[in-house]
Amino acid sequence: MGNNNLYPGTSCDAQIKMQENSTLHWDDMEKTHPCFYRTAHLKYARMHLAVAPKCNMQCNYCDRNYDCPNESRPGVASKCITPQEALQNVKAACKKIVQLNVAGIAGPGDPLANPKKTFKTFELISKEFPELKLCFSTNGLNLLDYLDEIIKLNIKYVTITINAVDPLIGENIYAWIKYNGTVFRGEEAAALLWARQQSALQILAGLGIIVKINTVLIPGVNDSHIIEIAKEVKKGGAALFNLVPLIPLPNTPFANYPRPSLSECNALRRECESYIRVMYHCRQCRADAVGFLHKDVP
Ligand code: CLF
Ligand code: SF4
Repeated sequence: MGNNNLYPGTSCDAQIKMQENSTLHWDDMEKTHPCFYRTAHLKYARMHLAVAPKCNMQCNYCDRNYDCPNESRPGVASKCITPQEALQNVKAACKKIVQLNVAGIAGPGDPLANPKKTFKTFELISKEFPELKLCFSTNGLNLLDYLDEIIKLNIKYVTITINAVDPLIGENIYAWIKYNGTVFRGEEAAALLWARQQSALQILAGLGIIVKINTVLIPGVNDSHIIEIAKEVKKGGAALFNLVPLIPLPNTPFANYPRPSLSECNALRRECESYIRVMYHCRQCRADAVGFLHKDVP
């Protein structure tokens, strides 16, 4: 695309779409998404489809082997389902919950480490329920590889978890990442991850996709780095910043770290508000959660 190629490496489809969307107004779209707009979570429901078991990296706070049906946290699902089962579950949920307006994929692993299942699920749902908003949450490592699928399926909501924008901090959070068949560790892994997250964020925002950033607050590791993350992601085009407290899990390197209190989180959230719109109502939900954010629908 010669000099018009604003984002080298981006497909033609993506570039054309970015230009079309340059005048899109996010605020109007967000008001009915329960996570992206605070008052919407009392009126509208979301459904998570646990079709993505694998992950392409290892965060030091994550353990997906341990499941308890009473436990509500990311990475937990009673069982993983197929795209066809996901469609059946959406059909059943739509009958039960008239306020359901979002179908999301949030694990239990990473949706883009399971791209066939993720995009097949979205394809089946968008054919049968075109009115549902499609949404997914990813570590962002593989986002650049799936821009065309995201555009084709008209996915308008993406969450990227970004826990550090400085590789010297990130190296303490990620044990390893696997990209293109190669395993990276330490500072190199954290630098590669942030580089890919940053590019993906800029491109998605340019496409008119609403990007939320989730950041896990890890005391003593990234707590003094949160404002820098908020500033950087705002610069990249993020619409919303969601700071969530670490859930220290047994058998993880952060098992003995303290869980930040609500007041600690809120103090930092308020500081971040000087730079970016901040989410206060996240429930750190399960990968198979169904219903309102404040109330599951069994
Ligand atoms: Fe799910 Fe996430 Fe979409 Fe919401 S959750 S994929 S943006 S539909 Fe929402 Fe749950 Fe918090 Fe996530 S309350 S953990 S922010
Ligand atoms: Fe777990 Fe998500 Fe980290 Fe993967 S990216 S290790 S699923 S928290």
